[in-house]
Amino acid sequence: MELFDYFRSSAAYRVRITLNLKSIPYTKTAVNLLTEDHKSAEYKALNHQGLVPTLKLDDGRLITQSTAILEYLEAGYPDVPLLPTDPFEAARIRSMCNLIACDIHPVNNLRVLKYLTGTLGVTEEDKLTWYHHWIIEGFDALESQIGEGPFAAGNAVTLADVYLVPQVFNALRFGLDMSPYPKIMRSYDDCHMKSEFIDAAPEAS
Ligand SMILES: N[C@@H](CCC(=O)N[C@@H](CS)C(=O)NCC(=O)O)C(=O)O
Repeated sequence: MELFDYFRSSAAYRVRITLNLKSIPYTKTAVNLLTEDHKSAEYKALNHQGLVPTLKLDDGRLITQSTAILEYLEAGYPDVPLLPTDPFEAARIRSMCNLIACDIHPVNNLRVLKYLTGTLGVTEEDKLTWYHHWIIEGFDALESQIGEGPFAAGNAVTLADVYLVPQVFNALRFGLDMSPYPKIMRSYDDCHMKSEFIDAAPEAS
């Protein structure tokens, strides 16, 4: 498989973690968001939205949208499951994933921040306030959904951790005070003891 990837993209980071957890071999092709490689006609032929990640399967078929990619990997590579079989438990984990993927990430990604500072003329300081606001709103709710651990949904690594770790990485990168979130940080730190997470991290990419 070939992952079209940007090291700091949290959506691509989710896919790197999952490929590692499921021991699926893959190569990475860098799509540099800072030099706007993702807006090139060549890349948009692969991903019509011009976003990372895109996963190219060994037979050449393409999957876009990280959640669709993760669902494909979960269904196709079930030996290392990232969702439990119990429907309620699976829904509980998906709630945490969606809190991040649907309610935090979309309002804080690069093109939204660029629209704020570029088109709308928002200051860098107000951009940071915006960024922190949406993470705080999401993390306040997420913190109360996490139990005693060690991982976000209990004893095993699940998709909740796959979504949580990149979002915490972003929060730290943008200087958010994480002291109100001891359970989120505990899950993040426990995941970072595992090689699959260490190898997927932006600093290793
Ligand atoms: N919902 C999409 C979001 C993808 C997305 O927003 N990717 C970001 C990087 S994390 C991106 O390509 N941003 C480019 C831009 O905003 O211009 C997914 O989960 O794959």
